[in-house]
Amino acid sequence: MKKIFYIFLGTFISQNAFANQPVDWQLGFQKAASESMREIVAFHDKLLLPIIIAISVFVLFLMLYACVRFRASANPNPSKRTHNVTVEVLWTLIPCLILIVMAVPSFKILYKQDTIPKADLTIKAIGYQWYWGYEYPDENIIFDSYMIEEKDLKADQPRLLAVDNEVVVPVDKVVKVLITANDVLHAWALPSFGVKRDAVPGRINETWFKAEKVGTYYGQCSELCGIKHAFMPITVRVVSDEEYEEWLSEARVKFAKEEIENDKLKLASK
Ligand SMILES: [Cu+2]
Repeated sequence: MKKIFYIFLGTFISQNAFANQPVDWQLGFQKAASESMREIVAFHDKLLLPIIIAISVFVLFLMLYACVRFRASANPNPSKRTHNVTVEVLWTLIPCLILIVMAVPSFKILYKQDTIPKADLTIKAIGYQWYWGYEYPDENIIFDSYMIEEKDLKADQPRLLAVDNEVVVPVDKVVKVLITANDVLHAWALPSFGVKRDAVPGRINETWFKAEKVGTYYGQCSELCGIKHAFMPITVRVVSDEEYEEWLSEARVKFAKEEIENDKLKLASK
């Protein structure tokens, strides 16, 4: 009972307090931070949920009605009827109509996500067993992003979600994400942005997001990829334009692609 109470409590708290990461006893989605996710949440809350509740209540009512109305003591001679054309037509047509009502807005959202607007910047996410590597192809930046072990966490860093090198992107800009993998299937997923794409070795998938609020957003690999699947989180820090420029100038030095590759070559030749 106590557990159920916490689940309900968690639902309400999660709506207000933490925007960007899962919370204890959370039910439902994380708070949306992009238009795409807002549409997904609205689709779920305003259309799917009412339909689910209506169907559940209707079926429950039918079951209770049948139990009471047709119980053996009240109905000693059961009906021998095997067909009823009207009922059969209705229970085929009504679910079809419900599916069409759901499909139209669902496809609209899906196709909107699929069309990538003109991108302000491109990042590439590469899944490895078991961490994410990132590239900013236009900036010559390349780095790896590992989960921070529990013992090394700082006070504001969430367990199993914080990483050493975060992806940094500017707020209100279209970010195109190229997603691939180096070994097995992974999936790059960020709930608050409504983004989830498989990372497939030898193939590049694309998606995009436009973060509307400054903040740190957490996601996880969402394709079972092996023993440490649970330990390759995704952290995206959304910052103002100025902060992004600042980060870029530091990152160009810290994560310079040629230098890293030269170092690797030197190591290999030794
Ligand atoms: Cu993975």
